[in-house]
Order: sequence, then structure tokens, then C-alpha cells
Amino acid sequence: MKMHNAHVEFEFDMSAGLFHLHPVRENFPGFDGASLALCYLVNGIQKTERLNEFNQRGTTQRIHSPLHGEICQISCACQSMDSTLEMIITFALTDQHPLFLWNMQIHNVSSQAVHIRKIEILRLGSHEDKGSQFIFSSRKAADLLFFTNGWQSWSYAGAYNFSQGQRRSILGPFQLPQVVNPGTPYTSSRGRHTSDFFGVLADKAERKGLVLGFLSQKQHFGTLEANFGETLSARLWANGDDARLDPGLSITTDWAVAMPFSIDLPNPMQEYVQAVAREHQLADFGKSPVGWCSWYQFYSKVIAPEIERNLAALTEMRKELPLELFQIDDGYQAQVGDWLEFRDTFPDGVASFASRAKNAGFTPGLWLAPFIVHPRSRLRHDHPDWILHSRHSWPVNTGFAWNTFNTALDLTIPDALDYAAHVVDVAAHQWGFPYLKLDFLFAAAVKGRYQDDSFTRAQVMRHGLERLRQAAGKETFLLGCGVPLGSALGLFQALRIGPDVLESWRPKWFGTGAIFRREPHMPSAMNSIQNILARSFMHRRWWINDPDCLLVRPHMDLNLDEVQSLATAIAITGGTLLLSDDLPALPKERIQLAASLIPPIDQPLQVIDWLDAQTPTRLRVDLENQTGKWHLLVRFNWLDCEDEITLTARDFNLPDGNYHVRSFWEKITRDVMRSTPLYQGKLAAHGVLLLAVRAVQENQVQYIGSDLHFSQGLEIARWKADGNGVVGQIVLERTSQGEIELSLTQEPKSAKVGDEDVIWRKSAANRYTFSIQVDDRADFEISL
Ligand code: 9PG
Repeated sequence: MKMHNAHVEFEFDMSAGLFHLHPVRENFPGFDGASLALCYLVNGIQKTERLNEFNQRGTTQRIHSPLHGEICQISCACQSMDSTLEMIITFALTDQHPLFLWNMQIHNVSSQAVHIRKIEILRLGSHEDKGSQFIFSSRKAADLLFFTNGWQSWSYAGAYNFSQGQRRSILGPFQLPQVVNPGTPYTSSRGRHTSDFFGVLADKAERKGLVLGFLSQKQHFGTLEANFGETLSARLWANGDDARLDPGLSITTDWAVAMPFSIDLPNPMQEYVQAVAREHQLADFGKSPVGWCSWYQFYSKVIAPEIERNLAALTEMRKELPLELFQIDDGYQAQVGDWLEFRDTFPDGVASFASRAKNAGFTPGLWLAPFIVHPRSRLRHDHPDWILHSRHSWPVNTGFAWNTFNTALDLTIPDALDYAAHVVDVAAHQWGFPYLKLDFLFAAAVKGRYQDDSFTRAQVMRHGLERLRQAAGKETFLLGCGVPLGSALGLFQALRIGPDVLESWRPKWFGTGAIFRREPHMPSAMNSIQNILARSFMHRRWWINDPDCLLVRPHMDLNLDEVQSLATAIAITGGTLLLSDDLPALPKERIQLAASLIPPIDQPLQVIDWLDAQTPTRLRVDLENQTGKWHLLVRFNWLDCEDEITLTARDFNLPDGNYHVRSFWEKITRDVMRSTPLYQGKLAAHGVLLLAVRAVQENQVQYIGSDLHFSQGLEIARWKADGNGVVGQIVLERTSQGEIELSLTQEPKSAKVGDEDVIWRKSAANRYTFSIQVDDRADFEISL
């Protein structure tokens, strides 16, 4: 049985149950001899079987999928050895996309219930199957890379060399129930790598990769595991969670996907990411929220007067710092779980803040964690039967937070789910919050004995989230946090894609950093940035990425270099921009720093060393407007010491040439002549260079950049230059005092903003810097 499209050739050996995927183009990866296996329980007895002896069901069909276009597909059936289960496996190749898709339907044809443990949709390189192997040009572990995507928002994401072990937390029951899918092996063994939903295997030498994963997580949580021992082996499975399958019923896995790709494309994950978006019919997500959040300044000690002072400051500062969202975080509620009662530090509740914020022209936002339950909540006391229990009849542990081990609602209990939905409904429609940050959502899908055991954990999660969306209504903006990524697709406008930020570069707990320094999922600026960069490709394709908050206050453990790195990572990836400092206490220059990131930009980002570095160091965004084309280039230094760096155009896949290079944070411009580096010199520990790079146009008036906006050019809304000078307009929609720099053919005769003369100075041969006051907009005219 064979099929092919422009990218791959597929072949299925039905009697042996082995399938092969061969790339059409040279050096692209594929595999030989992949098998399918199933693990299930009948009467409590576990059976594990590799599937074979398939019969073809009908012929190869050409169908039109409304989501994925023209598809060629074929189905085959087989039975389990004990004849209790019938499996139908469907393989599909898409015409327009380099996608190989397959899924498995499992039908209980017996007269007794079966519990499904694991559906291995791909098994490769295992010893049982001779000749089963990956096709990668390179067979050296040193050349192989693995990109891991953690289960939920806070879980680690990033690339590893295969010879490395994965970064692993030592926090055990304190944290692992939050961040690790219980169906995904959590290991730090060298050469053993795991990932949730999807993962990437790549060949560094050949610059080719293979995405293996799923298009959705509506039925099962998917896991990818790869091992490099003597050879490379891998398994991709759907976690059955021992969910009960009654006689006569069937379950079908989400589509599994294999996609070969070139890792040096500007957007290497594009085809996979778009297929997932199509599968969920994702459309537009609206504007990226820009605002303020109470958490990282006040934490749970927040009191109503602080919220009030910050709302007042937001109003007062809105000209210089136009934040739109005013989001109250954790700390107002009587207890986690008791959402409809308030702490005595919020005697009037939060509804009055919603109306006050709205009247002042802001969007009020509220944090809620409707699925997690504090052990000392009234909810837990009044409804012990709503709590999810473990197999040993203890309430499940959902990890340590609020100084205690927490537990969760069992959402297969209709009343429990109704309660969670009711809370969201009240917050949105009674208290009047059009923006909700729904947090700790993973709690709905921890390992446990669900009252209705016919659901997989992924189904409980998805169903729970759908219910929250329904309660919130279409019109409410939902930001998901602490949520399994695949489950959230299509239900949230924005999603947290990394661990919490912290006013410290590395994790710390109760003042000590030593033991927690290397923790991968704990709050810290570094861990937050890791995921911001590793998961940047999801932004505006799956949701608006929420990188977590920006902190700019001067007196904290982050120094200015670190603040600039955090600010650059947040701004250039284009997601939400939320400040979490005490606004009335911010000094002017820190307000300016934050304001220079507004408005957010929405141009595609290239993470040049996305797979080559554990934490990427080089980013590129191509921009264009009436001033011409330019490149925004970023180079981070993740070392704990100052680094001596040389940065060339080629490091960003740009040709050598003559460039004007304006360095935003340094406020310096360097003119770079052919074959000299764009930058050569020191870069501080945890520091960053943010460069606007423009090809020099000899004897022409040219825009070089400014300190008004970090894009160093998008602030220019109109620009008309010729031999007599330049007329232009700056649009910021905020008030700012700054400088713009231009390259001119001669000394200016006059320079005006509106009718006022402006001060200028010569910054280098042919370069001039003009001081400009912008009130929302500024029209300028420079005559030569
Ligand atoms: C509010 C916070 C903020 C933050 C969220 C989330 O395990 N823990 O103790 C733990 C505490 C806080 C936390 C995650 C884990 O952060 O990401 O933005 O809303 O809740 O409590």
C-alpha cells in the first residue's frame, strides 16, 4: 500500500504492520519500519501489543478536507489478539502541505469494558523491529538536536543537544504535579528526551528537522520520547489515562503529524503551526494587550488601597505611558477556591474597581484560578465530594503554592464544573470584567481517580476549558495561564507561554538562591526569557503569546542590563506588554524605558539560533515603512560574565555591506563599512544589544533611528525626503521627549517641529540628531 505527495513517499506493509516515510528531496529526514502498538487493560490485566495483520478498508481515497485541502488517504483495520478491540488506522497525505497525518480509532467489539492505557501511534528504532530506523543523514549524537515543548504554560521549552540530559527540577511533589504531564517520562538521563504535544528532532549538520506530534489535544495528551543509545529511537503516543471504553463504543486519537522541514527557514515551524491553527479554525486574536498587573509588585499581600493608588497613577501617567489594561491579580479573594467571597483587605470586593477602571477608560482585568482548590477553603470544606481523589483515596496534590499543598476540582462531577463556570460567569457579567486571566488550569488534569472514568485527562481538560469559555461568553478576553498548551487552542485569545518572571535573574525562594539556581520552571527573569524565545513561533498563530510581565523598577535584583534584556525579549516577540511595578514609585527614566516599547510590533520574528542554542541569542525582524527598509537585530549575552563579541551581518543571514547601525539601549550609532563587523566589543553579563541596521544610501537623506520607540523607525508615520530636505510625521499616541537621528547630505539650514525651531547637533560626518517633543504626534520639517 503506497501513497505520495510532492514531499514524501509513504508505504504501509499491512501484514507486518510497518510503515515507511521517505522524503522525496535529498537530505530531508524520514523513517523506515515504524510500528503501531496498544496498551490496554481487560479485567485489570494489562496487555501490550504491536499491531499487525491489517486489512485494507476500501481503496485509497482522494478527499477534500475543509481544513487541510486536498488529501489522499487510506484506512486499514486490525484486531487485538484477544479480539476485544478493533483498530482502524487512517493515513493521510496533504497535497498542499508537507504533512503526513495519521490517527487510530479503537472500537470495543467485546462485551466487557476495556481501559485504554497508551496508544503508540509511532514506534521507531526499537529492538523488536529490525530495520526500523530514522532516516537522518547524520547518525552522530553530536549532530542531533531535540526541541522539547513542556506540557503547560510554565513548563520548560527549548532545544538540547542529544548528548545532553534534560533540565530537571528537584522540587518533586512541590512542583512536578503542576508542570509535568504524568504521562510523559520526566528524565534527565543523557540522550533521553521527551516532549508534550509535539517535539522536533533535527540534524544540525544537515540543517533539517522532523516535527513529530499532534494537531490537537482534544482526546488525549500526546507524548514524544526519543532516545539516543547506539542508534536513535523514538515513540509517539496518545496517553489513554486508563479511561474506560465501554462495549460498542470507540475513541479516535487526535491526528498525529510528521513533518520534515529545513531548520534555517525564516519560520521553520510554519507548516506545522499553521496546520494546528487550521485544525482549530483559528482566526484573528485582536490587539495585544498593553497594561498593568498587580502581581509582581504586591504578590498576594496586595490590598485595595494599593490597587486604587495604581489605578490613579495609571490615569495620571496615561499621556506618557498609555497602558490600557488594568489587571488585578491574586490576593483579593477570601481563599483560593472561595472566589465569591473577599478578603478583608478588599472589603468592597472588586466590582467597584471594574467600574472605576472602565469609567477612567481602561479595560479592567481579573485573575481567577477556578479549577484549583486550597485545602483550607470553604469550598473544600463544604464540598469534599467535588474534590479529585487519588487512587489511594487522598485528595490529589496539585503542587505547593500559597504556602501549602493544594488540590483540585474533579470536573467529571457536573456540580463541580458548574461551580467553576459560575465563578467565571460572575466575574465577567456581574462584576464586569471583560478581561480574565484564568490560571492554574492544569489542576483539572492531574493524575487521579476521576469520578467518571470514561474520560481521558485531556478530555476533562478540554471540556472544562470549553465550559469556561462558554460561561465567559465570546466577548470576554481570556488569557490562559498554567494551562496545557494543546488544550487551550481556540479557546483563549492570549496564553502564558513561560514560567513566572521575578525581580531576580535566577530563581530564589525565601531569600535563598543557591539550591534553586538551576531550577528550570521556577519564577525568574531568566526562565521566563527562555520560554519567551523558545515558544515565540506560536505568537499570533495559536494565540497572542503572554511572555509574563515586564519589571522596570530601579530597586530590585535585576540590574539595568537585565531589565533591558527582559524588555527586549518581551517587546520583540510582540505579545502582551504588562508592567508590574508600583507605578507611583517609578522614576521618570524607567517610565520612559517602558513607554519606548509601546505600541507593540507585529512583524514576523526570526530566531536565528532557535535550535542551535539552548537559550537563543540572535533575533531578527525585518521592517519597512516610508523611510525604507531596515532590520532590527538582537544579540543577548546569557553568560554570567561580560563577553567579548563580534557580530557580523552574516550572523543574521544578511549580506555584508555598508550599514548605519543604531544601538537602541546604548543610544549610539556606528557606521559600518563593508566586511567590518556590525558590532565588536563588550557585552555585559545578561545584557543585550538592540540594533537598527540600515543599508547606507550614499548622498541621500536617510532615517537612522530614535530613542522614541524600540523599533527605531515605526514611530515615523510619514516621510518624504529629497535634495531639499525632509518632511515627516511622528506618531506615538503618547507624549515623549526624545531624539531622532538622520543622515543628511549637508548641514541643515533649519529644522522645525510644527512652527518651533528644534535644537540639533552633528553626531558624526553626515549624521545629525534632532531633539523632538512629541505630543501624540509631531510634524517635522528639515531644510537643507
Ligand atoms: C498568582 C500567580 C500569578 C502568576 C501566575 C501564577 O507554585 N506556586 O507557588 C506558584 C505560585 C504562583 C504562580 C505559579 C506557581 O504564578 O503565573 O502570573 O498570577 O499565579 O498566584
